[in-house]
Amino acid sequence: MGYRIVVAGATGNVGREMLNILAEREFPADEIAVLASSRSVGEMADYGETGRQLRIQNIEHFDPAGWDMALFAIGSEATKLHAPRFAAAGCTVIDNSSLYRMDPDVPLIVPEVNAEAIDGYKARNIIANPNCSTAQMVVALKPLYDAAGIKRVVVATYQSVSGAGKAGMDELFEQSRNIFVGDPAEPKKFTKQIAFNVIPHIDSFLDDGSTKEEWKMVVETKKILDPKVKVVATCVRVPVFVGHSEAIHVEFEREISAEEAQKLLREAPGVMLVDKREDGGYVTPVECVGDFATFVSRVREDSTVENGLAFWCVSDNLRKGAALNAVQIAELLGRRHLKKG
Ligand code: 2RA
Repeated sequence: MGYRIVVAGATGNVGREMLNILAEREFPADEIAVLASSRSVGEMADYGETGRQLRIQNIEHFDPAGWDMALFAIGSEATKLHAPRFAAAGCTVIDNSSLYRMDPDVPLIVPEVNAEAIDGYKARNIIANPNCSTAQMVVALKPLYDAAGIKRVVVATYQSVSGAGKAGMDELFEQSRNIFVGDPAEPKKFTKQIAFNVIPHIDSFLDDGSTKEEWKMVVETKKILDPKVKVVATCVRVPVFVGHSEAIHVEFEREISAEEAQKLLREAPGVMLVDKREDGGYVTPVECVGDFATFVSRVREDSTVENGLAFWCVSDNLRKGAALNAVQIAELLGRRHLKKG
C-alpha cells in the first residue's frame, strides 16, 4: 500500500521537476494529485517520462483530507494561504518556499545532513525545504564538519537564472538572442542585463548591505548544520540556465588535509567528487543538469588561515536545490513516520 501525495505548483520549474523525480525514484504513490492556480486548471501534467499524464486541479477547491503529504512549490504568499489548511487536515506539507524555514516549530531538512530533525514535524505538520544555494553547500560541508568542526565559511555563489523561475530563463534566452541583432531587450526580471553579464544581487537588499539570499545562506546553514558556524556569502546571478556553482572557503576547528577531505567527500552521501588537478578535472554547471548529485571539485588547502580548505561545488538547483530534496524529505517522512503496510 502506498501514499496519497499532492504536488502543488505543478506548472512551475520546481513543480514539474518534483513530478519527474517522483517518477524517476518510483515513489510509492497509490494516488497523485497535481494542483495549480485556476489559470492552469484542466491542463495535463507529465508524470516524468512514464507516459502517464495527470489533470491539474484548482488548489483553491482542493480538499486535502485523507491525503498523506503535499509537496508545495507555490511561493510564500500562496503557501501562507494553503499550507495551514493542508496541515490541519492531516496532510503533511513539505514546503519549498522560504515562509516557514526559520520557524522554530518547523524542521528545515536536508536528509544527508540532519535527517533526525524531521522528528519534530508534528508541531505544525509542516516541513521546510532550504534555499537551493544552502542545500548543496551543507551537503558538501557535512562530512568535513563531522571530521574537523567548522569555525567559518566564506562562500561566493554563481547562481543560474532558473532560480528566478521560467521568467528568468526566458529573459536570458531573449537577451542573448537579441544582442546578436544589436537590440538587447530591456531588463525585466533582473535589475540589469543578464546576458553575457553577472549581477551581484539576488532577492532584496537588507539594511546591512547584504541581500536576503545571502542572509538565507547564513541563517539556514546555522539551523541545519550548527548555529555556532559563522557564514558570510556573496550571491551572484550568472548567465547559466540551470545549475548553481559555489566557491567555498572553510576555516576548520581542527587540521584536515586536502587528501583527507577528498577521501571523506568521495564517501559522503549525496556527494560526487570530481577532482583532478588537470584540464577538465572539475565539474561545470552544464554537466550537473538532471543529476541528483552535489558535485565537488578543486579541493585544496588554504594556507592564508589556520586549518583552511577551499573547494568548488556545483549542483542542479532545480533538483538537489529544490525538487529532489523535497522528494527525499517525503521518502524520509514515509520511512520514519508514515509507514504503510
Ligand atoms: C534564486 N535561490 O536562485 C533563489 C531562489 N530559488 O533565485
